[in-house]
Amino acid sequence: MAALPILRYPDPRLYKVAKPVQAVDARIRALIADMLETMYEAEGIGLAATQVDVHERLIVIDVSELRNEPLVLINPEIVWASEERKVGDEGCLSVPGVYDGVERAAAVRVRALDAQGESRVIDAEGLLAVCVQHEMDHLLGKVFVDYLSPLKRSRIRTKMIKAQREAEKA
Ligand code: QAP
Ligand code: CO
Repeated sequence: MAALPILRYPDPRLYKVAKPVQAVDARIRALIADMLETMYEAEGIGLAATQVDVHERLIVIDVSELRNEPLVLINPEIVWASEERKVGDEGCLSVPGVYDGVERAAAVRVRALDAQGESRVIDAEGLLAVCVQHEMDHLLGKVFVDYLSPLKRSRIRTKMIKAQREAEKA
């Protein structure tokens, strides 16, 4: 297993649309292991394949307190979303240091394949519901800052480019 480099906003590769996983084979299982390692090492609660420059419909999530309940969603589809919507603060491993409110469905039902390639249905509410929607957005080439005002987005873009330049100098 190996932690993978995470693309940083505004990297244009974050805007690519992911294709369905064709088969849950050894290559995908190795990618899952690497993505889980990447997420845990970065202390994140969710990571989409897009963020590690793999443009296939695969996400990993762990919103548990003890960080020992990995959830793997392959080819996820939202089959139901509550009419009720909630605004919650979000962050993103691709936009470190930035947190802001985003409105999303309060609860969702998702159908996906698990790491064994079995079809599963997951009912999510609270933080898990937010995280699933956030990560599924990545697969569509959408980053949470795209929901913010153009002014906020422009400030974030400038901040990220500056941080990137500082990191390259170091
Ligand atoms: C998406 O985000 C999410 O800025 C997952 O310095 C976030 O794991 C869904 C992270 C919040 C719902 C609510 C962010 C780590 C992790 C940072 C993450 C940072 C270090 C973000
Ligand atoms: Co994210």
